[in-house]
Amino acid sequence: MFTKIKQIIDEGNRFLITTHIDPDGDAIGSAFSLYWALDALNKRPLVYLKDPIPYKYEFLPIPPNFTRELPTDRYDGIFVLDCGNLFRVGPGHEQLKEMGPLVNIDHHTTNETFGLINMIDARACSTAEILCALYESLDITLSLDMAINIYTAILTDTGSFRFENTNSNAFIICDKMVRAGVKPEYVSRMVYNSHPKERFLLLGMVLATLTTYANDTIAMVHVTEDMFRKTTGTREMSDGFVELVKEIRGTEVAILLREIPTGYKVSMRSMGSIDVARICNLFGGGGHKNAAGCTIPGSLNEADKRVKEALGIS
Ligand SMILES: [Mn+2]
Repeated sequence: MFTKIKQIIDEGNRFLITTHIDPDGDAIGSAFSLYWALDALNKRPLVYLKDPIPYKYEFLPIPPNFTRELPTDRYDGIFVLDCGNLFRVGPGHEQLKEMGPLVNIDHHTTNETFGLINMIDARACSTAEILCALYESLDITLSLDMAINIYTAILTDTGSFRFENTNSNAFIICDKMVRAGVKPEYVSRMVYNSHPKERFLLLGMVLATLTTYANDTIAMVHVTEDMFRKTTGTREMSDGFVELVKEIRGTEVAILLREIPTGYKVSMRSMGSIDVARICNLFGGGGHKNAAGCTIPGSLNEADKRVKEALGIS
């Protein structure tokens, strides 16, 4: 199953590992675990990430060979992980093809098979699951550095074993990782319950904007550039705010408007049969029935007005 990938690893020495912009736990955990796996084989891997590591993944063992500058060297293999298309790697992605054979490892159904070698398994819960099978076929001894990255990747990509992609392998692999020394309490605390103070200062300002409509079934908040400045909070610190607003009792649709240079980015979450992707589609956005997003150009007032019109409230 991994014959070609094994050959590239066996015959090569210098490898580049990369993943998508705005990296999630699977992207980072997969990339870092592959680093430690290749390191265990006495190879010379380098991890390239366009974006900074989100604060909630800073506890993961960061490989000593890590860069945020797009490399320009030649490599014996370039691993592109968890990316449905090469564009997801970010600016400069077209250069990667010139730098060595591309190995595309992913679990998205929509994968565009852009690699020289494509290892796509849409039944896998995460990219980390596919990598685990690769490590086994390469007979790599599992280290704690590998295990904590793999565990984090699967925990986050399955939404803590709640999403539909949660399969039996998710549990089998995580069981192995716990046996290898991973502490589930520690990982979940670091990922979900340990935030910088600035996040809470920002949350205070955002919750002060809460407005509800339609008998308190629609809840809307917004966050502006000015709030980020005042609290010195970063964009990622507003992640999860819309889910929090959805927890207000009686809420069926939760909306967060976040200021961006050209206007407002809208995140919507809904309960049950309410389709917010349909509403976001009206503004050229999309997503899933219960979680969708779009961008509305212009001022806060305009964004607010147009969202309310689309939802039939005023
Ligand atoms: Mn993934």
